Amino acid sequence: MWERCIMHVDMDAFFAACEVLDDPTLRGQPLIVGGLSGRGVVATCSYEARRFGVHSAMAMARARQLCPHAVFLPPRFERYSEVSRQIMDIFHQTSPVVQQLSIDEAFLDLTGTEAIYGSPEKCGRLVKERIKKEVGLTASVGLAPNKFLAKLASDLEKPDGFTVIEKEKAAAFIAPLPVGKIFGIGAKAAAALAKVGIVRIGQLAEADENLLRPVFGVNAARVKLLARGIDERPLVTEEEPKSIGREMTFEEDLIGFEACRKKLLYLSQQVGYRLRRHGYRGRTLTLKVKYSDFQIRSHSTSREEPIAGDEEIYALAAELLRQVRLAKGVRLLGLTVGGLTGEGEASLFAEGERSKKLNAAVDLIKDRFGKDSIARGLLKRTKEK
Ligand code: TTP
Ligand code: MG
Repeated sequence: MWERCIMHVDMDAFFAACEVLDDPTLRGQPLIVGGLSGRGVVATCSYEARRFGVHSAMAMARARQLCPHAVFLPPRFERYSEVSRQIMDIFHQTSPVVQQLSIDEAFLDLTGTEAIYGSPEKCGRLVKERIKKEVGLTASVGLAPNKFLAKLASDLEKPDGFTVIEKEKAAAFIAPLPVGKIFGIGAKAAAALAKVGIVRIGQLAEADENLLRPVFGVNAARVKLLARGIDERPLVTEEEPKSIGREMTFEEDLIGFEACRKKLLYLSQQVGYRLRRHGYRGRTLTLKVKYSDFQIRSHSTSREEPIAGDEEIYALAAELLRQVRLAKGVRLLGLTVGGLTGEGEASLFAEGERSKKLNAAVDLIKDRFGKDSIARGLLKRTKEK
């Protein structure tokens, strides 16, 4: 009997798996999805390609060296969002408490659902089967008493994994794992911990908090609790976007007002489309400029009347551009509409009620994985049209 049970589901090699779904001749081949241009990066790759050392966020040029015979494809975000919605629908039909974390993963609170499913294990199996049968893809499932352990569990036996971590066994189970398995402990923190002799989660659980404070600051106590398998965070179910934006990194730096203005026209249309599709309007427009020397400047302007039209957005964007110094080359431009209102209008659009909950899956990837790679992928795709 579970006092509290959280399930984490994460799709296997998601973008690559969607491509195989639509073209079964790709099955079993090394497949790399990402920006194919000069500055492109790998979004993801099939497990066949991972054997050659290819992984997400790697420079595409490097991936080509490691696995030259792979199939290389540009991302098709609209399609992945569509598949994502099908999967999220299954989650929402399974539990009333779902926290979507990104385009291909979510937490489901299964506490107290035994009466419906018999046990969380049965429920987990059922969700995997439904995704396989109804969507045609494999997912990895983690079941545990909290979010931290559930996410860790789903990752342990990928692909097509199913891992249960019981509360009583949790601390012993995670003790031998490297500290990097704790979400938020990156290479830098791991290196700092290694310096004081802490390499495994078990050592972290036992460590003197004073030793951890230089690395984690005020979070030291919380990290220690995580290392003991304790995490009380509730699921966060309502994720309203605070802003909707889009940015593009250019293969060649833009020189001068006119070149930038043209790109802003395109960005205005992209942002406007997304605002309208999700039933939002916004009062603030922010223009972000990254120069060739990687310096970043942002300029904002606000209107009393919220806007969502391409032309309105573009007019404000051009106004902001005039305030920008363009002596240096421009590497990236971004437009973001904030101060959003008008969720009620969502029902006017095809996605209806759901759009509020699901948001744009693409927004979620951008939020989580950095905007550059996705902007690049889209830029590439737009060019190929
Ligand atoms: P992940 O779930 O991290 O990766 P994955 O589903 O491809 O593979 P795994 O089996 O290990 O879960 O991310 C989901 C999707 O998000 C991924 O298919 C592509 C995209 N993504 C990026 O675009 N850039 C990134 O750096 C990462 C990590 C993911
Ligand atoms: Mg995944």
